[in-house]
Amino acid sequence: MNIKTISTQPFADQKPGTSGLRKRVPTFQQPNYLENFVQSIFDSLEGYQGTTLVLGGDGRYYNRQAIQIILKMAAANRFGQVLVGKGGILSTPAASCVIRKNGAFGGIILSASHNPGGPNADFGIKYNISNGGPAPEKVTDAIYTRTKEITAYKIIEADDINLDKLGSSQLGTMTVQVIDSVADYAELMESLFDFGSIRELLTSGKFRMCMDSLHAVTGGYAHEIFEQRLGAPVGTVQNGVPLEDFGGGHPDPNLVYAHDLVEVMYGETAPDFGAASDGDGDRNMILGRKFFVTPSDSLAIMAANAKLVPGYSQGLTGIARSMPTSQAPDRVAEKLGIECYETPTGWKFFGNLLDANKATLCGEESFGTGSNHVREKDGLWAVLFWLNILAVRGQSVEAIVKEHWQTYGRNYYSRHDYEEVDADKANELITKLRGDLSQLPGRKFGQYTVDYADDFSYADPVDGSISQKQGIRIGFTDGSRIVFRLSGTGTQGATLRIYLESYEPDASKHDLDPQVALGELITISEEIAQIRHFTGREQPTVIT
Ligand code: VG1
Ligand code: CO
Repeated sequence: MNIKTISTQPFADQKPGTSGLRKRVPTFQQPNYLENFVQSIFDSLEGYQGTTLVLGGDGRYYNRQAIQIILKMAAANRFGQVLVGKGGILSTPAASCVIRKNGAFGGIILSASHNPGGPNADFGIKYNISNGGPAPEKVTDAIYTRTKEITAYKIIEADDINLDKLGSSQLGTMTVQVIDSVADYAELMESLFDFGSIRELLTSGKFRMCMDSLHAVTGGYAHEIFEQRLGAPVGTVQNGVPLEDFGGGHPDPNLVYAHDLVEVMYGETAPDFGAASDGDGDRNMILGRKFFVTPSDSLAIMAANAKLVPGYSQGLTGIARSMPTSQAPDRVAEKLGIECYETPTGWKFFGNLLDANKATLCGEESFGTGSNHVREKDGLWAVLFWLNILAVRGQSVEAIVKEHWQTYGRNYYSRHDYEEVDADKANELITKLRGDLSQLPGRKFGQYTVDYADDFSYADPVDGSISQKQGIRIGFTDGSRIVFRLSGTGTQGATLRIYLESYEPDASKHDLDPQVALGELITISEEIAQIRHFTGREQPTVIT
């Protein structure tokens, strides 16, 4: 085997963000850029020689080239075997599933998730550990440290592997197995949900669903699961052919970017149920007929109904939600007599809780829900969970959500994003806010009085690791909150996220537009943070 050691120099900008390293494609195409990061991953691991690595991505532009490079580097670094998804495709949850099923050492997932793809759009890479989940901060910190010191990487000289043919071949002493991208994942789904009842629902003629894969990775998975295994009519899956540029769209399942689905679900002949997933298949949006379910409510409702779903019929050990996610799940946890953990943004913080069996369901306001079945959030899993609930309860999505609010009260919720703002200005805003925090408690803004104001810090209850500066929280005496944080997944400038939440116990007031219900808090957020002044923007780029 012809191993070459190539000299290189560090790049200063390879710090992983909320979910891996994300940059524009031309950045990744610079000589040695991808190679440096991959070698830095390998260099910060111990004892992987001879073991199995899982490799796949969401199919975006540059996926195939990157896979060939990583395969040759894995061989040069003496991995024993790489399991790679056919065509280089593995959704993020499927990669997690394959890592766990095969007892792999870890996995490399190529994705920039919901960010657009194409020659001038985004690419990304992240490392997952043997539990199938995103590397925790101590690992990503070690990788980053290594990227600043790296002087050489190893790669073998060999022909490209045919990624489109299932089966095994050799790269030097390493075996490459091209595996079916869908099979293991679909089998796991069948083990968790009542496919019989869901099939009955979908073939009854009385219930219609629409699944929008946004031309991203779940196309193949959704066709197989909904149309093949569950018998839904052909055409149930729309935008189901994965494209390298996602058809030019943002593969982000929200009311703004999943416009085709929104048109269908708010049309006169709308189906009963609609769903969408993101670039790499870990996010989901759930819609009823002319009805949107906020991701925070979705987590709460799944938790409240978990016993109806075979894989969760034994009940939940706990729930975990990211800090900016609404407190709707907390109310369910309280009623169930279980813990609700509050973690920083990013799925990597759920791994320990899931491994230690402290939480069964996890979720984030950013259209992410998942469970202990893998160690990533999982878009199609969430869709199946809802279908299972619908099949058992026989009610509409809207009726189920409204009944939930009647029982628990409604947590009005919205997120305002200011995208691609000047990074220095965004940091100034946060620094200024930080400085003001100590003066906020006790202050009155209209009908609201500040109860606490802090910069969220998290002590992991399993390994005791501390993560600081995870977002600024301003809590009011009635339980309402405003949270400010900067995104860790953008590739251009900074994205300021403002999360707004209020609680309404009175069922007669549950039908307001969230922007109206949260109107006063929106005004207060401007007063406290001077958003217009710092961003130079009159309004948010995206409201979800
Ligand atoms: C965003 C979301 C966060 C999510 C992360 C990765 O991060 O807010 O909840 O875990 O994306 O999701 P940030 O730092 O931009 O707010 V994905 O589907 O992009 O991997
Ligand atoms: Co994603």
